[in-house]
Amino acid sequence: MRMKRSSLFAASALLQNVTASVGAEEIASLFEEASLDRQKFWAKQAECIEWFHPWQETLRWKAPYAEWFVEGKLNASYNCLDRHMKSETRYKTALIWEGERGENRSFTYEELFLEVNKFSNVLKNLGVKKGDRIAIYLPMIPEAVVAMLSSARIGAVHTVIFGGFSAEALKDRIVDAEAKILITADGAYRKGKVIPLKSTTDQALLDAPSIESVIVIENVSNKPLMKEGRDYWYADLMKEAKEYAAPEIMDAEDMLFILYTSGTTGKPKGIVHTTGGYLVGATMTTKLVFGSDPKDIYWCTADVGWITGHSYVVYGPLSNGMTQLIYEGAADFPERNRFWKLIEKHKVTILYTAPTAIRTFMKWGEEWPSSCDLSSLRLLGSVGEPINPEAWLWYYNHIGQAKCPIADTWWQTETGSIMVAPIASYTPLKPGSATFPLPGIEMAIIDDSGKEASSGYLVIKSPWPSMLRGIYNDPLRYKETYWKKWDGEYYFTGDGATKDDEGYFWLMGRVDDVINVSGHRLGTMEIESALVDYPLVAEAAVIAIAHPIKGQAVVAFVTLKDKALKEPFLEDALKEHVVVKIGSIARPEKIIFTADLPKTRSGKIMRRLLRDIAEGRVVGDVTTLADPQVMREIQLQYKEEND
Ligand code: 7RM
Repeated sequence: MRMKRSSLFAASALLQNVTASVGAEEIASLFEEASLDRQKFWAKQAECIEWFHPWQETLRWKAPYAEWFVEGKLNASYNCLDRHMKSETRYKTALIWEGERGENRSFTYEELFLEVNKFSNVLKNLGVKKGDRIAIYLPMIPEAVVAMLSSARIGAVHTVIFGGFSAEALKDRIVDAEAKILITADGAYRKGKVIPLKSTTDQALLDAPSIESVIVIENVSNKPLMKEGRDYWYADLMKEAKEYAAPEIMDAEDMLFILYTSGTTGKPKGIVHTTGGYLVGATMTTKLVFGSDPKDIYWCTADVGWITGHSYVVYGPLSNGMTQLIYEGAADFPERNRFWKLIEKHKVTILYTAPTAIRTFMKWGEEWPSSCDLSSLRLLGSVGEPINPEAWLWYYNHIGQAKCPIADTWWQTETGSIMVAPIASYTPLKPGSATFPLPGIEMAIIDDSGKEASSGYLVIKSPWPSMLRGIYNDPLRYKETYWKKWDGEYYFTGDGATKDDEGYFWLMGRVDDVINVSGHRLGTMEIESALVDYPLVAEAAVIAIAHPIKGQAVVAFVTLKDKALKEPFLEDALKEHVVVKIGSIARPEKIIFTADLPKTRSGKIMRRLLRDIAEGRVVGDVTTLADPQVMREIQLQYKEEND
């Protein structure tokens, strides 16, 4: 997407006003301290949370494994709750929840503290011990936050599975994590309809023997089946629970959670985060990027099923004692102005959302936000994908009313917290650039040989506190995915980037075979496995094409088994099959049936060539193909399907 130069200039000029230096000296000295002595800098930053016992060593680095704040003791739930009981924050609103039908519930920090303590006792009564894994499969309701904090409180390890995932995806994650308890709800509301989460859960559990008990939150009252001796209602268990559960004393390096994310093979990776470094990263960056006005009403629209929901709905904001809105429901229910109505009603001051949402709002038209009072907003955030300059400017003008800076934040499930982002009122902005790495974060753009370049692979040069500690049960894959390319010297993000002559970073998205649909990462292999699982399918190759709303959309090239006929129902049946196996975000936009796929002699499918066809480019080098002839056939087929 391209834009006129003049409008870029106009916006930059405007931004000089909003970025006038507030606390500029303080921020400049942070960058200064970090560049002089990175470890000393992080040691000082670690004071943003409370420790039961101080750590002995800031960093112990044995590439590619880091230990941060060695031997420090703490508890994440204590930092999000108990420590606020000692100040006025106790009486402040922590969560304002709004349901899709307009219902509201809110919790002060004290009320949330009480709920988490009771639920911690519920978990303990069910036999959960330190280190046990707890699966959480919930809609965006306050109990999702309660469940995560309770798990952290008793030293268990949570693995949150996005409520939109299918039974099969849920099962795979439970099995990999060997979770003992599953916390779910009877259902969720979405566009006025009820999604029966509990029945999906029952299906998943047919094949997930590690689960001993299921705790069900009544959210939609659809009276699901409850299995005697396995399933319990949340409300019943809470009635009997004691009011206080002492927070478990956790080591800085004890596991806090596992979060599954797509990789380049079919199997999702269980990204492991530990307690101390992660909490320092989430707490410090929330404060730095979003500021700390005690009167803020903060709203991050991410689901807790994604890392953004972990770091910037649960741990970062609550550890900082912020007031936040959470919303369970769709952006167009009952009308396309629901987000703007929410901002008006709750006087939201900070909105943190994704480019895919912004592009959808652009498509719906500016009349929806312009009919609402958005004057409470002071800061906007963006995360999940590159934000194109058009979307950036639309967000800036129509949502921020040309007075709110936009923090375009680049980071990953693996990084745990924001790595590249502007600091509001300090960093001069450029529409479409996430600007610079935060203090304490050393990043570079390098070429294949590892030399710094202005365009190439985005890498992180030195360990940071909230970095992943590995892939659950798969150390080899951890090394190969992130560290092998440059022999353990750099962490490889998997993204490409360029740097302009003022040193601004421009993030380009994935260079590997991961697709980013509406800010959700999907592995091409994951979708291909789902397609091949269908009885008539022989082989499948999945690529992404640019999509005006979702960022990227899935296109599948499929070959059928010898005797299978290409029946007219097949395209829909395959799309549906992918939805059942993975979830609706993975539904292919198009399926192209071809006689063969382009493969190298070693049998590697060359997706790059398929991308060339789909994007209408001249097909690249085909010399490594086993049979270069197949390209012509696929090209003809593609044309036919698209005419
Ligand atoms: C937070 C999150 C990570 C991938 C990452 C990038 C892409 C995220 C931005 C971005 C350009 C951004 N975690 N990405 N933020 N690309 N600008 N501001 O999304 O693990 O789910 O995805 O998302 O490709 O590697 S994630």
